[in-house]
Amino acid sequence: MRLYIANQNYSSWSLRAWLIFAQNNVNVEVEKLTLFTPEFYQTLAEVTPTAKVPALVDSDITTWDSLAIMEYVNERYLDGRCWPASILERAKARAVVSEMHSGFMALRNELPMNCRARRIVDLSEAAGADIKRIDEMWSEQMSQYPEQWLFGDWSIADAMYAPLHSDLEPMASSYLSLQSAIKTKSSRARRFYDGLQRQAQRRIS
Ligand SMILES: N[C@@H](CCC(=O)N[C@@H](CS)C(=O)NCC(=O)O)C(=O)O
Repeated sequence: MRLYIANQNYSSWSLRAWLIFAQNNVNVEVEKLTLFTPEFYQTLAEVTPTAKVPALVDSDITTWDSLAIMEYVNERYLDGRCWPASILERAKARAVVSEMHSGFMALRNELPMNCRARRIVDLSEAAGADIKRIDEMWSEQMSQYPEQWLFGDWSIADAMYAPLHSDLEPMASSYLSLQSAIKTKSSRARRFYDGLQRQAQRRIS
């Protein structure tokens, strides 16, 4: 199985798809491409109709789009455990994931993924409203699952919101401080989250 991604510091969708493998110790060959180069488009032309990362090739099946990849890996290799077990919680987790996958456009435009950046950003009212909504969501989940992941056990929702950890470090501190208390089996994912915390220098003005 081969996962095509770009550098996870700059490509939030790559990061999300990669995390389900790293967090759950699912073996995959990772091919990391440099965004917007001729090689990027040449390689992807043979793999996916969208010419975007992430894309996954697993024997005769190709999947693209971060969420579709996570759904596939979760069903095929993880017995569905990356969604909550309860149907009600699963419905909520899917809603929370969909909010990120199809929304928060102002925030996404104004704070494009760059874990290595240290900068003060002037945010629009719309981006402020996005942050407020995310803070509310995280706070609600943390009051239900203190010191745990968004839905208790690690889920696709945690992958979906992972790129925001470094942007929103001053917010929703209970969820973010969780990262230092993570008991994950995957040292790769743990190193990654530790790195995100160390790099979380951006401040929202
Ligand atoms: N909705 C897609 C978004 C994929 C996407 O926009 N990927 C970006 C990198 S983060 C990309 O490949 N951009 C290359 C381009 O637009 O030419 C997903 O969830 O995977």
